[in-house]
Amino acid sequence: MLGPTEGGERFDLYSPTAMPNAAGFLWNRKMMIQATCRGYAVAQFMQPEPAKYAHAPNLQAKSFMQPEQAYYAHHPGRFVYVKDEEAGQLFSVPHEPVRAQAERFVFSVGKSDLLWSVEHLGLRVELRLSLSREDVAELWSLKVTELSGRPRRISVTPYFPIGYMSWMNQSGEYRADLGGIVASSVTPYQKVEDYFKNRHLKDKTYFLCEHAPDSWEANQAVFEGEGGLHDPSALQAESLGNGDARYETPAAIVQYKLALAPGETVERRFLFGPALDDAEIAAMRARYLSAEAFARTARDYRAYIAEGEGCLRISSPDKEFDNFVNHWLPRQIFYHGDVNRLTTDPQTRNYLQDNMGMCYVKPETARGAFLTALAQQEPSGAMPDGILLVEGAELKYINQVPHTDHCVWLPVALRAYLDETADWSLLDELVLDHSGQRGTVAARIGRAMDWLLEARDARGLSFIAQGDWCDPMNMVGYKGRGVSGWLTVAAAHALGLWAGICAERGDDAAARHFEAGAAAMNRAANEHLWDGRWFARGITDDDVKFGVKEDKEGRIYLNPQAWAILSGAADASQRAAMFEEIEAQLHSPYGVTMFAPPYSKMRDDVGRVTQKHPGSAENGAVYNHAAIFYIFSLYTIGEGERAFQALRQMLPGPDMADYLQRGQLPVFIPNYYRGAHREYPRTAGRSSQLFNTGTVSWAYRSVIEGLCGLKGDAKGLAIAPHLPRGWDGMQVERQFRGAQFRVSIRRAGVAEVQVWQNGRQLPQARIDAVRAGDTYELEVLVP
Ligand code: CEZ
Repeated sequence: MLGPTEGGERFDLYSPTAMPNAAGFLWNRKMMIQATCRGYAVAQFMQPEPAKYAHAPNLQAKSFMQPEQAYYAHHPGRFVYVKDEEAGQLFSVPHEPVRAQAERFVFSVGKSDLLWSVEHLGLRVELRLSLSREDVAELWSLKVTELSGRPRRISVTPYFPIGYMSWMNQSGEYRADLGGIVASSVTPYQKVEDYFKNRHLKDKTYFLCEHAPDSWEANQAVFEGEGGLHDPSALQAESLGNGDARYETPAAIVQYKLALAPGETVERRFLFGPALDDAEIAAMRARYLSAEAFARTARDYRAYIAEGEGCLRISSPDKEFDNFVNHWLPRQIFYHGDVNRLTTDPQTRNYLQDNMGMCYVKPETARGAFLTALAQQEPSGAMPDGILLVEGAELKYINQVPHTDHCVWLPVALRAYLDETADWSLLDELVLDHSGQRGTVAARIGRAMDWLLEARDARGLSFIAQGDWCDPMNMVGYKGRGVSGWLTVAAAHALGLWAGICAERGDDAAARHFEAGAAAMNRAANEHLWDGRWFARGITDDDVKFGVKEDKEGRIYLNPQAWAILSGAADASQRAAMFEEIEAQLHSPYGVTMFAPPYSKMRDDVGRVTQKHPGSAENGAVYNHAAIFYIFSLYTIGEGERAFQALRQMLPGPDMADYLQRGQLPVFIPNYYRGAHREYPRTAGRSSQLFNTGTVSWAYRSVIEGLCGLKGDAKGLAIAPHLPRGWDGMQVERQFRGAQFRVSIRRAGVAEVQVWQNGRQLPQARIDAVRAGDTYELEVLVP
């Protein structure tokens, strides 16, 4: 039904119905597209704010949407109808909209392309999507092969709905001069000043054909007719009607009549994307729409994706896990870190954590990100809610809601960067901020840590304002008094990390100051938030503790436990109690849930998190970002067995029932799997399919530093693997500071970890003074 091919370079699914939402994604710095196995697709591009060239969701449309168009608005996808003109039979590729059951179906997710191969009615249809390295355009190639061994008359009709784009103006027509369908719209607006901003927007959508079609249609309703999209009326006629759309919903539909000889293959290429004007459309055609240009573009794009290969190759008894770690995990990190989730104002915590992942993929990018972020530090020492990445960007949506955790992520990500690179010079870089103040990176992080110390109440607990890591926990502290239990221990951890870095730099006074701060916060957490068996999530504006045993919903949260482990607030006996409760209350077949039980109704002293559907997103899902904090914390205290169990649960599979329930291919980690397995077993485990998540940086770090136990420090590489119980050993190849490590890890009857090099045992389980360019072959024996 599914599995890796080409040595893990691709992952294939052989059914369009088993996991209907299974999807793959491609991106470059200006766009991304996610497409499902059945052919639904959503694309977005930057100009520089995110926009769409098909199916634009239009916020103002609520009151202005024209009903006649609304009916046709929701059908985003890329489809090809194939008709046997002699027998009159019809199917479509990938699967929608006809939904015929094909004889053979393959949805093949590659790292740099998506491919569908469908065999039906004695024909093979291969549809491939690729992107360019730097432009916004979808490159589609369509190959039709005759398989039945007799001459055939068929028609092939690509159907790319453009959908509802604007209540002001939209149209579509075939342009013989440009060689395809061009739809035009006007991004809706009402303020006169927006006219001057919007006139530079790419309001045209083109669908260009390398070969001129025999007929076309630009009007979705006309094409569909009374037959509906699974059997469009227009396909009953001899040819398409060559019609246009005049303030009607546009679609790009072109038809080729083909006479195929036995075994013959015919290929057609198309380009789909946005443009400002005709000149740009013509230029895109010239640049991309030929066999040679497609081949060159695919090569360049492959090379771009290969830049994100990461620093680790593992071979363990768990091949599915290896496949994900070696092929897909660094790719997802690279997506986050190279394009910042395609936003111009990433949330500060996301930006810093995404760049934490880049420490293992492209450390120079991470370095630059610290400087960019710190240049936007506020005079108070606080970090802003989002980091502006382009001229003219502004803080929008969630970044206009005050969250209090952003400073925490500085030392957290920095620790990973220093451990991986030993580039301590970063701390002495001077950074100029908007107010004209100059300060070194070290001084600025010190200010940020002092801000965390200040932003506390009389009990020494951290204010939450309208949210912390949990975006929708917006009403715990909106009156200015509520505190966050998670943030208190998270800040303690951040202060502790920073104190350690100060000590390593020889700044003893700062180290003592921040160490004392961390200890005070840990004490406050224990005094006010320890609930007997676990740490509470917080205390509301009205002084109500929540995330405690008396709560019927939201009784125990994972984040305060994970970070109390990291900060050291939890001692061994507290941890033992926490583990028991986490196992009893939060474990699920799909991973560790973020809290339980989910809220069933609004709690207006907690906030909109309680309004999300129970078991979805932050309301008690297996929210992978929260789960990976816990996993990482477990590795730091040697709890490798618990850690790996939960880490393994982040991937769908390997057994079929699990794949089907999650409905996702193991080519990315989603932001969550549905929780509430007791309340809603039918939907529990289902993947959100959203591949934007801070999880992946931590997952890679956990595999590298925890599972493989190959963690850098100021002097070199420390070696302390955590093999899961059932494993005898594993092989690891790791690039580190320009050197190559080939490590063979084996379980043996030893009392503690032994490292052997060239037949000799090293005095300590570490390699110091790593030399770039060298290869280190190591044998590691673990108890
Ligand atoms: O966003 C994520 C954020 O990108 O949710 C995390 C948070 O730490 C990340 O920074 C936990 O709240 O506002 C909301 O309701 C949602 O919570 C989104 O902002 C959420 C998206 O689901 C994307 O993952």
